[in-house]
Amino acid sequence: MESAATPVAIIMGSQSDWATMRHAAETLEALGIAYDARIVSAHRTPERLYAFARGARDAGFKVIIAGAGGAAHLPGMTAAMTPLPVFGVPVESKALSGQDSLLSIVQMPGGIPVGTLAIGKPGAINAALLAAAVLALGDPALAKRLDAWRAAQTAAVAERPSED
Ligand code: RP5
Repeated sequence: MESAATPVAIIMGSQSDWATMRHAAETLEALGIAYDARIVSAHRTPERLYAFARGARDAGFKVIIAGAGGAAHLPGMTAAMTPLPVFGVPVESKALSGQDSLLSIVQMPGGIPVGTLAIGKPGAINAALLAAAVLALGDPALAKRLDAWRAAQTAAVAERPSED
């Protein structure tokens, strides 16, 4: 989903990250938030990363969600080149189950923040919800949709477990 005023960029280091990052996209869609999903690799396409990150604010984005796995430098390098809020999603790697991704993203030096989420699908969903919360600060209609989303989530939790 993309429109003229697209507030959220979802970037990821590889096509293989989409299986995780699509959960961020689906959550944004459920909240009626437009996004632009792109493959931007810090290692394989560094010039693309530079162009994207340096131009992100002027392009109209408000929040960036960046997912990467392994030596996951994408969120941090993006944050180094844009003042926009960057939420990092550690993708679960095959070799180290995402521990490498998490540690690569989370321990940023003071001065260049990345809001680091959980490994994998929960992190992708929560990155989208944090992006929504940021955007909702200046968008009362979105704030209502986010409230409704959270209320629906609460209502969907049964009081007792079923046999199914
Ligand atoms: C990282 O390397 C990507 O973010 C991905 O999680 C990981 C593996 O990439 P592929 O080899 O599957 O393209 O840069």
